[in-house]
Amino acid sequence: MPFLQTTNRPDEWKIEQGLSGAALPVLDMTGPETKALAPQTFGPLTKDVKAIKAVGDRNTLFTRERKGWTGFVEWENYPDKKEAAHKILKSQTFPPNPEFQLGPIPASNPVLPGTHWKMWHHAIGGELTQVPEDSWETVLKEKHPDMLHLLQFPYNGEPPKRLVTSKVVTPNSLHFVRNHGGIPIINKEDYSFSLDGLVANPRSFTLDEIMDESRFPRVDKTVTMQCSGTRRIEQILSYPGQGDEVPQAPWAEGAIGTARYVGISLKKVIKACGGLVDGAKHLEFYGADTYFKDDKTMNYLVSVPWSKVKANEVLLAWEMNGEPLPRIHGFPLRVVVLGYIGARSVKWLYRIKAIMEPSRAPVQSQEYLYFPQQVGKHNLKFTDGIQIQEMPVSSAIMSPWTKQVVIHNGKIRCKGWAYSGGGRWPERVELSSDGGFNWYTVPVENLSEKRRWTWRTWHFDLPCDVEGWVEIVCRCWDNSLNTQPPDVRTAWNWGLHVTSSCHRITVYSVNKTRPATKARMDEFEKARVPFGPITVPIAFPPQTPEDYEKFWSQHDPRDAEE
Ligand SMILES: Nc1nc2c(c(=O)[nH]1)N[C@H]1C(S)=C(S)[C@@H](COP(=O)(O)O)O[C@H]1N2
Ligand SMILES: [Mo]
Repeated sequence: MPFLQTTNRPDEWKIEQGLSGAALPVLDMTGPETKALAPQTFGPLTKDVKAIKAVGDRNTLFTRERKGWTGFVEWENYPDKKEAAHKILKSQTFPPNPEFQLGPIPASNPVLPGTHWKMWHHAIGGELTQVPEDSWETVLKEKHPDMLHLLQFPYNGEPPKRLVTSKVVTPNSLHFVRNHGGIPIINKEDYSFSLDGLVANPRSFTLDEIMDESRFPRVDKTVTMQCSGTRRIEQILSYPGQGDEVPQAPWAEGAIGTARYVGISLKKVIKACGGLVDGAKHLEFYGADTYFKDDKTMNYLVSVPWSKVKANEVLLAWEMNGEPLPRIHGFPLRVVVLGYIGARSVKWLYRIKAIMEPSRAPVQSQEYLYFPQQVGKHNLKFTDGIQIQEMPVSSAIMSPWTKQVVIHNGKIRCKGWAYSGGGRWPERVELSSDGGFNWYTVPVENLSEKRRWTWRTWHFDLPCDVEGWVEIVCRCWDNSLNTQPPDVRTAWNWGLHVTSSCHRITVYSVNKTRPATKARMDEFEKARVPFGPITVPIAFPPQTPEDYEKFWSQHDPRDAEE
């Protein structure tokens, strides 16, 4: 078939309908005429080989830092190393972030490859050369084969919905993983961390010392860890925001997990160093992985206030659910901060530094910020954002799934989780099948055990009389009577953090307690035609001609008489 000459692009219709948002020109209406501004494009990759060579031998510059620590480069004590790495990264270009918010999300698993992150590691070389490949091997060794890999490297993965709440305590292989870099492989025997900065007697500790019960009493705590990016996909699907694939990984409801950790209180370790001095108010944690930002290399650094440590709410843990910490979760020692976002629970800990102000490192001061709604790419300053620490109360429905057809007898079987940060706990979970107008309380017997630092899983047969598309909504009230904002829009923010609004799913309700529905479903069964998908037209006549005529013989005609 010949085509007419057209000035439309082939994807014109998709673009006009907002289904390909990244290709949309920006409209500039500040002048008398509206101008269409072309979006940013990226040229071919470039590399100044001479400049990179001039920096020096990468194997010497970024050599193994310590015996028994594979994949670790200590950046924070070596400005010259940082400078050399910066020169190397500045002297070449790398592919931009893949678009995963304004275009279709790839159907692959891993969903996103992390191409530029792999290239950054390879570009630095030395001890980082093998890190992307080694890390993926650790994923395959330590994680459940059914994990959903959001990002291959740095590895970010969550369990599928059917497994998120299948156990109240999450098996290690199914616990979500959130990494900003590679996985350092550290020998237990060669391990130690240092505690310095504003403490009376700075020193380092081996694992044996930390585990010596005569010096440090053991703590055994069941703790829910939640990433502040949990349920981010809901914000993305309605209103995209910042789109860096690592900071803004498109998490669903599985970036939360619960485990029993064994360790000690950090407060006791600080005491063993003679306590804090000279106005120290924060503790900065150093992770042995390498993070990249703005062509710079660094270790993973964040901080928590001393008040949190003083309350014995910051642990140094070596055991997870009765096993040594898996490598992917921070072996041999990690921080576990009770009731704070996961980001503060630093894995592969190699240093703790007592400081006066919250850490100025980018993960603390430039990321994990909660911006007001009118702040974004067009105007943001880091100081506009609140540094996220305690998570607010939240919940999620793990079954059924959005767009699912549910055939039921007047009740829809639902299950999910509820959690509140800061040491608060779910007191009441409520569900609605009418978009949040009327609420049913989940009976307390249907909630898992109440604990100060953990989620509660729940299940409930939700009454639903009506048929067709219904909106099931879930919300939780915590022990301080905090509850969740009604919808995603209320709490949307540029960094796409803390999606704590009521969880809403739309399902198609088919209520078999209704006689007409029962009769139709019996017909489907008799004809051996599957009912789904609902968009496929009915394969047999829904009404006989005789029945149709009978109706009109007994009722008024379609049109009214004068
Ligand atoms: N060293 C290091 N620690 C880290 C991270 C990291 O990338 N590097 N990610 C943090 C974030 S954002 C979260 S949500 C939790 C996740 O812990 P998990 O991977 O054990 O589930 O680890 C935190 N600790
Ligand atoms: Mo996180």
